[in-house]
Amino acid sequence: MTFVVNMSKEGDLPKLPIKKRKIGTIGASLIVMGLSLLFIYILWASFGYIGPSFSSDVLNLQQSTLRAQFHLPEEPVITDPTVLQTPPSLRPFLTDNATSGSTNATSGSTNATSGSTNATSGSTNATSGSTNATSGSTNATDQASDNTQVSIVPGASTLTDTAFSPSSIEVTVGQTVVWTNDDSAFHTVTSGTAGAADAGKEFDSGLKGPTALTSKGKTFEHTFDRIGDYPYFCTLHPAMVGNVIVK
Ligand SMILES: [Cu+2]
Repeated sequence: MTFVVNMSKEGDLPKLPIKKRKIGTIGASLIVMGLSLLFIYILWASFGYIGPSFSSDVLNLQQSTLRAQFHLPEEPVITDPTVLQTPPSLRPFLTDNATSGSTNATSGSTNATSGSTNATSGSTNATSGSTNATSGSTNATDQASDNTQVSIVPGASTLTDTAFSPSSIEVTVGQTVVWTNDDSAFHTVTSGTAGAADAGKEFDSGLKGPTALTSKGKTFEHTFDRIGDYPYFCTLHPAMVGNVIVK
């Protein structure tokens, strides 16, 4: 018996002592997983729970940094829980007019707060006020007969020739076309075609200033004084195209 044990000790252990034995793939994986879990536990023990407020703060910071970088106006941070819990596409139908009222206020028209007083007619301020009232009122189009309304439809960023509704319109010389941003994203109404040298020469809602269609409810209008065919697009989403035919 002792002979056999001695043989095995001499044959095995000196060559492969336990300390120098290879760990193997599975062993290495287990060690890596263990270390990862330990690292996560240390993070958790140090910082605790990092909740939604942290990620939304980071998102808001990224948004404002990018907007500053591209010289875009600041977007108001939505804090109203009712608005937050409503999908963006359904927000225009919220019965609470608080949000549309506030966007009206920033659009620079003196009648901006009169989203409900659509009865006042004739003044151009009244028409922009009524189109800003995106709360489902149907009298946006019949405000003033000289104005033609074009809507930037919800989700327009992903659309092409259906981003503007109607996509192609016919007006007569002297008529004014009013574009309303019914989408939650920032868009422009820019004459010409994307990349063309004369893009924006005829009309352009722009990236800043009072006419910029930065958010839902903003309007931009242009009066067409000459006969012609006026294609236009969105500089932020060049696939978005529309057309105005002036006769
Ligand atoms: Cu756009």
